[in-house]
Amino acid sequence: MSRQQKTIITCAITGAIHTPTMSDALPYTYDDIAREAIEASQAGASILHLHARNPKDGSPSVDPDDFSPFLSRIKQATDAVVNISTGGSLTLSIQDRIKPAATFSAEMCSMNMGSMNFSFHPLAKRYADWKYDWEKDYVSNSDGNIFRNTFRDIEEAAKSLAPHDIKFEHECYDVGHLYNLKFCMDIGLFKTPVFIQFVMGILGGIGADIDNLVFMKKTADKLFGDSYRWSILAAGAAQIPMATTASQMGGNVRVGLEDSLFIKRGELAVSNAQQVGKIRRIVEELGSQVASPDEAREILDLKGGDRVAF
Ligand code: KMH
Ligand code: ZN
Repeated sequence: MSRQQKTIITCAITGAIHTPTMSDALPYTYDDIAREAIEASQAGASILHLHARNPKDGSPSVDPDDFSPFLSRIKQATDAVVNISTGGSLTLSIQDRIKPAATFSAEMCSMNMGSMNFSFHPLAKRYADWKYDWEKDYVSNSDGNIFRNTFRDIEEAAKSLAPHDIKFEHECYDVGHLYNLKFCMDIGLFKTPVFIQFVMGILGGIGADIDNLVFMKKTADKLFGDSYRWSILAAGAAQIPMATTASQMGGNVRVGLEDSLFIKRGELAVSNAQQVGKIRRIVEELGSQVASPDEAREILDLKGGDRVAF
């Protein structure tokens, strides 16, 4: 595959699946999510990956009413591509999880490409002072939860969202998920170029190291040839180092407090924009340029920010 000229930075602003409110920097009210997203866009993120939370206690929400207050403000203040999560929460059905993306007819949304025991239970031993009641049990029970994304779920989500002409961020947490995507493409579920997010370092999925990244990339080259674009998301302290490596391999990068609360090993980030600014400086220092939102739209063949419903 030819090397892409510009690097797309996605910023995942708040998450909810695996990030309780453990850092004061993590936004969960409407105002804070809007402000963090706008500042991340100003710092160089062309795509904003967004979850919503219950603004009272930060718990995961897929209620469209919890999205609209910040979506409209982000749209007024930026021309960033809005990418709405369909991951939602480990315990919700796919039908509930796709409601926000369908309601707002987003330009992009996530699509998780396989079922797995997406687990973060070791965190429960490391934290003592939880802010809200739901957090400790949600985290410690994640070792028994299956994040359900069956072939039937994926097909249902793809067919329900097809009329909205949404580009999917195919979240692939292991090599097998690339084969799942290939199967789904062969039965006509997704338009090319597909956009693959290599998700590394989640317990239950592939580890975040360079050998594994090369393996993911080689497998994707073999399966998809020129019909895919890719990005990396490495969880935790590997976030910036792995994004740096991926950017040198022609990949795009995702940062944000959803995936890592840190700016470097052992030091909490103060904002999403701080992580965006850091990876942007690295990418530019190493001789590449960062894509604007419109350049990201062109690279990924998106429908355009004027065709959303918010
Ligand atoms: N934070 C990622 C590891 C989704 O939103 O659909 C998982 C994620 C899933 O982004
Ligand atoms: Zn997400």
